[in-house]
Amino acid sequence: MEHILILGGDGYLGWPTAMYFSSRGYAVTVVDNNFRRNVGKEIDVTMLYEVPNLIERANIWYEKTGYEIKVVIGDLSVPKQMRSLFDGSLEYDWATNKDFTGIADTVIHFAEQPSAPYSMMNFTTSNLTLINNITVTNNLIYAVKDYAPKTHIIKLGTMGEYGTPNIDIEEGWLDITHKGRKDKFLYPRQASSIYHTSKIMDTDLLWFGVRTWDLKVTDLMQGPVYGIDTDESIVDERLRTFFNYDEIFGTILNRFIVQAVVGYPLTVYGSGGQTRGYLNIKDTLQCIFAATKKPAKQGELRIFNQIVETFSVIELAELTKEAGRLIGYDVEIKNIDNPRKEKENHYYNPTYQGLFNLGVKPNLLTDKIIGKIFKVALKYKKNIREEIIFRGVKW
Ligand code: USQ
Repeated sequence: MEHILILGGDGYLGWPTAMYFSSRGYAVTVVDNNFRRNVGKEIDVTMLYEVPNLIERANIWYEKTGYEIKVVIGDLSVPKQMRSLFDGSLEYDWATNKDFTGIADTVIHFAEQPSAPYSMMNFTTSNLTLINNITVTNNLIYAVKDYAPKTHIIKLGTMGEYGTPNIDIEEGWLDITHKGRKDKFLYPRQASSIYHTSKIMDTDLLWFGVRTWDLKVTDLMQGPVYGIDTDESIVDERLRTFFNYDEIFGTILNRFIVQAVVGYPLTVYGSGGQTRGYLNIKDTLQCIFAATKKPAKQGELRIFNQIVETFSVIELAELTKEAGRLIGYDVEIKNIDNPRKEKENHYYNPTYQGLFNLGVKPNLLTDKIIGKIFKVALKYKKNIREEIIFRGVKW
């Protein structure tokens, strides 16, 4: 039985990933410090519906499926806590997996502050983002080097590391010819928030660990994700992942759908020409699974662009408007002053073939998929707080 360790297992992507692997017979351990829940309270951001805590969710999962997900609550920016996951000091008392050795075959690293606006609220949130994200990544590469050098590290990176360059975006690497000589380098990075910049620094740390200690790493450059339900969460609604629609933690399409439900004009920032690569939460799971099944080699930093299609902001707004119309909603779109410093009209042509080559079959965005998210948002309409939809964190 392979062991998967998920760092940041309580988050929007961490928990669905845990269920996905667990339902496929993997021994899964999730680790989290409840950062998202605590910050949500601090900055008064509530989700569409309440989500039981990580231990409760693991218990519900076990009751419903008979599969066990082991929970560790801990802060991985504390070196000892990270190292305890790899050095054999942690007591794993599995009921269903007695022969477990303690060393993870794969560690999936989501344990980061994931919000660009949060990182730009003020210098305290900016420092927290940098310190958390970089320290956790550094603790991870040292722990793996010292105790588990054969463990495959899968790191969630972000397409935002590349920014919006005026040339095609490759999958992580770029061949350069300079004054007649050739070499291969990490694709140039130029992020547009401190959060995205912290992810660039993560990639640099991983690349250092690969060059210096022969670590085995996959970096997944992911675009904004949308969606709620996965095949595993439909077992019980209490297993649904976090769903944020606020400006800080909500990603664009999830936000637009909630806005449509309450008749709040869709908040298109600026002209809406900003183009990004998007994917359904179900495809995030498929991609991570594919990367696990076919790991990077020892001494390799393998990079995939984890997106399945591209849209501009205005295209997403139009799609939401149309999906709303089909179920009787008259959705208004409003261009508002862009609170972010970003290009609104730009070239965008990323390559994203690598994960398809590993067998990922994309779930493309349709009216039907938007309609399903709409339905969940409608069910919890009474919980939607309009005052947290837009607060104007500006940079
Ligand atoms: N946007 C709007 N209106 C809104 C919200 C966003 O026009 O109400 C625009 C933003 O200005 C941006 C685009 O939509 O141009 C995407 O914004 P987002 O908030 O959905 O995504 P972002 O801040 O880029 O961050 C999200 C996740 C982050 C992940 C990243 C992938 O929060 O964890 O790394 O997507 S990427 O964008 O490819 O870097």
